[in-house]
Amino acid sequence: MKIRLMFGMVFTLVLSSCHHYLPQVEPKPVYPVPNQRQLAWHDMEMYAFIHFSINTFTDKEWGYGDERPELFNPSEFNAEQWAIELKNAGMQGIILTAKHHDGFCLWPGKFTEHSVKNSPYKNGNGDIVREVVEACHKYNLKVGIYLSPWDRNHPDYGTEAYIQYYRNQLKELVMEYGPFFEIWLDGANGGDGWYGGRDTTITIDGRTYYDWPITISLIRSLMPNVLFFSDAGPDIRWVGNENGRIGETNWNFLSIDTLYAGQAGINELLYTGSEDGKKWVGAEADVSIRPGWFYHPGENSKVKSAEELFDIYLTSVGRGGNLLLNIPPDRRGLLHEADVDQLRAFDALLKSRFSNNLAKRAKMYIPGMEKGRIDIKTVTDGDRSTFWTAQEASSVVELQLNKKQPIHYISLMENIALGQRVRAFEIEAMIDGRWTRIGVGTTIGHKRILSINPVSTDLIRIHFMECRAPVVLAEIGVY
Ligand code: FUL
Repeated sequence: MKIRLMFGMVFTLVLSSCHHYLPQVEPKPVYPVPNQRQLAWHDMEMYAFIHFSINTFTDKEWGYGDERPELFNPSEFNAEQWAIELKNAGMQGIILTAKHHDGFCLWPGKFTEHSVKNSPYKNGNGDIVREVVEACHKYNLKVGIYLSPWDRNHPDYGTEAYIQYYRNQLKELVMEYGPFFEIWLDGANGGDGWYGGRDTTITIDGRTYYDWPITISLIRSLMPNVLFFSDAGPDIRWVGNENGRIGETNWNFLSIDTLYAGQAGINELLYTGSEDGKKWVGAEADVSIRPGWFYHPGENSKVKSAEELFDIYLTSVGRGGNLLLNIPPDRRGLLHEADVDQLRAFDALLKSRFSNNLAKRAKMYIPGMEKGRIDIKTVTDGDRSTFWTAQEASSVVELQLNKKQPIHYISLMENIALGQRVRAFEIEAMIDGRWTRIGVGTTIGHKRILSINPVSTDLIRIHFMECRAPVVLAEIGVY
């Protein structure tokens, strides 16, 4: 029996062992919890990274900063092609490299000449950022921006004047092209470069040089809903690698005031987060569909296959973080056929493997309780605000499926609005009259997907063995 109250909470009435109905009380949050912007971000799960710039035309990964803007000349640029393909592949947004380390800008801003305005593209009247933003709006994708802090073109890099320039650029982007859901602050900083002809090596102190708190509060005052990504957060963290893998144990917590982008020795911490961290900082796994971040004709045969992308999905979204998948457009300014083919196949794989949630037709109950006592809809309706919560820090639920059938994946979601709770869980299935362990996991968070060595069963038991507080289970998927 379920009572939906005016404010939308669901209280499931459960039968206690002594056969009385006990109202399940609304659990209290266990801190830290995500803010509303972070919650909306977790729900995105998957979005695209676009590395497109002067490097696309020079076949480089890191431009030195002395490239002539004349080199930037896409022949068939079409941001709508990007948006259509990415949307169809399930991407919820696009983060575009408005400026990479070489300093070339994809928008005709007023603070530099090193931009599309001095390129042959549309005779200097083009604006890639504008076209991408408009295509995103048209196809209902969120927009994010990458503005490289390291600038190998700018003569003032390394001085206070450059910080002013960087802030001006960010402000200009925000005012002219925002809102953005995310601003991506790259951790690669300082080194050799052209630097306006100085042709030298500049080292900066990553801890102090950019004075991020000032920049972040400046931008937030203009665009309150934006999330900042960096090694250090404050809103979203890097995962310490660029191959799409988040730790199997993934806490969404960090004590961020002790971190900064580029700090040595923090990759392991970023991989797992820390259970005793004081702030909510979700994990975002960035990875490219090709070996490089930018398009290189020589890599057309090295595009990751749909199966590889699916594995990456399992080690990123399937471990409670978000996947930022880079698909670099080619010299025409289009997503290349080789990438598009794999994107479409990846989408088809996701749909075929996760379309039929067997839990929807299952009966859920606590062992000893009448089968079907817990309303299965509360954990299969795709709505986080309806959930099942246990009474104790260790608890067990069972799912009686409507018939014996093969199982390949089990997906669990906590209602992270109330905090991340589960430390360890185990899944068993009844096989030939015996409970057999088919999966184990540590954290769950937004989502945890376990690949199961295929088994045939009609009865599944989930044991939440260790939790910071009783589990608040938002969704169960059995596929
Ligand atoms: C790195 C950069 O150096 C790469 O070129 C790329 O942009 C990647 C996403 O981040 O730090």
